[in-house]
Amino acid sequence: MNRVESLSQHLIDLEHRFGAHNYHPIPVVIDRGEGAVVWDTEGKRYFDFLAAYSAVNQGHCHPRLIKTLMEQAQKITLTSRAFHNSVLGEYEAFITSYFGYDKVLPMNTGVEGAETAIKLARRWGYVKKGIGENNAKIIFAENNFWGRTIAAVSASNDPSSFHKFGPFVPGFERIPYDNLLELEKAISQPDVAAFMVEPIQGEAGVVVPSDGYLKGIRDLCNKYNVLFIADEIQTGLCRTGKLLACDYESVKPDILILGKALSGGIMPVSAVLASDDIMLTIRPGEHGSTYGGNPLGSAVAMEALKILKEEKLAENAMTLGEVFRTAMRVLQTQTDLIESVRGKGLFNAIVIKERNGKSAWDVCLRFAEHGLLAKPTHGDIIRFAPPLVINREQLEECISIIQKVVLSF
Ligand code: IF1
Repeated sequence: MNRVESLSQHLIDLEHRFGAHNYHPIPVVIDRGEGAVVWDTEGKRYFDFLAAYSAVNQGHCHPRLIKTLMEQAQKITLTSRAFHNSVLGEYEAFITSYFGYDKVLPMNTGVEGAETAIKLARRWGYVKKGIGENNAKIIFAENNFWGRTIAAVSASNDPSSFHKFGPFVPGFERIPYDNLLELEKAISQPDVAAFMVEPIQGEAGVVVPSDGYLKGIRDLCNKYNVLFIADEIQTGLCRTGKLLACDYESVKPDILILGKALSGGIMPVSAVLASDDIMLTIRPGEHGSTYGGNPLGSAVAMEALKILKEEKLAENAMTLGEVFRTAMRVLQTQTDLIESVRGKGLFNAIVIKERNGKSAWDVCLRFAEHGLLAKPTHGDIIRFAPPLVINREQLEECISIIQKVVLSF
C-alpha cells in the first residue's frame, strides 16, 4: 500500500479506534465534493449516487449556498429564540408562502421535525378533537423510518432500529403500507389524532405505493377528522420529480415535514408546516430547540429553496429519472441479478437477487471501484439517488458504470 493509500486507511482506522461503531460505511474516504461528484483522499473521482440520503439535492457545496453561508456567518449565526433575529421572520414568510401553509415551526434534524409533528398532532387531538388526556393514538405504516430517537424507534417494526432500546412510547400503532382498507379500519377508531406516512418509503427500499393511495389517505383523514402528516424529509424538495411527492396526486397534508435538502447539505435544518388551527395549539414556551430557526440555517434554507426552483431541479429529476429507470429495465433483461427496478424522479432502487454468495454489498463495493458511490439498504436493495443537479452526460456515464458492474457478476 503506498503512502497516499495509507492516508485513507489511517483515517478509517482513526474512526474505528475513536468513533462509535454505529455505522458500517463503504470503505471510501471522501475529501471534497462539487455538484454530483466527490473525490477521495487519493484524488479519485466518484459520482455520488446517494447524495447523503437526499440531503444534497442541490449538489455538493453549491456556490450560492456557500456564499450565503459565509455572508451570514460573518454577521450572526445563532441568537436562540430568547430574542428575535433579522433573518427568521423573512424565512418564515418565504417558506410558508412557498409551500402554502399558514405557519412553520423551525427545527434542525429530520427526526426533530417528525417528533414536533407528532407533538402537534397529539396537542391538536386533545385541544381541538376532544380526545381524552393521554389517550391520543398516532398511526404509522409498517416499515416506516423517521429517525433514531426513542419515539422514532417506538414506531418501528425493524428490530435493528428498536431491539434492546425499550421500553417504548405508547399510543403508536402500525398498519400495512399502501392499504386503504387497513387505514380506514385504524383511523375510524376513537382517539386517533393522526396518520404519519412517507409518500414513498425510503429506508424500506424506495417503496412506491399504488396510484390513488395518497388521495385515499387525504379523503379518509377528512372523513374521520384525523390529521394527515406527510414525512417528505427524503421524498420532498424535488427528489421524486415534483416539488413534493404529494404533488403527484395533488394532495395537501395537514402537517408537512421537511429536512435534509432544506439546507442543501450545508447544516441540519428541518421544518414543520401547518395551518393556524393546528400550529397555534402550541403556546409560547411549550416546544422549541436551541438552534431551531437560527439565522444561519434560515438564510441557507431560503437560498436552498430558491435554487430548487431557479435551477428547475424537479424537471431535471423527472426527465433523468425516466432515462435512468428505462436503462435499468433494459439491464434487467440482460441479467438475473436484478429482481426489480422502482422509483420516481431521481429516487430509485434496484432489488438484487443474491447469486453465488454475491450480495448488494459486493455490487456496491465494485461500483466504488468503478467510480460510483451507492449503499445497500436491507441487504438486497440498492438505492440510487444522485444530486438533482446531475446532467444527462453524467447520468449516461453512471448508467454505463452500473451496466458494466452488474454484467460483471
Ligand atoms: C442515518 C436511513 C434514509 C428519513 C425520513 C426522517 C428521517 C430520515 C423519511 C430523520 C432520515 C436518514 C438517517 C440516516 C440515513 C438516512 C436514511 F437509511 F437511515 F433510513 F434516508 F433512508 N424521515 N434518514 O429518511 O432525519 O433525523 O436523520 O435528519 O440514520 O444514518 P434525520
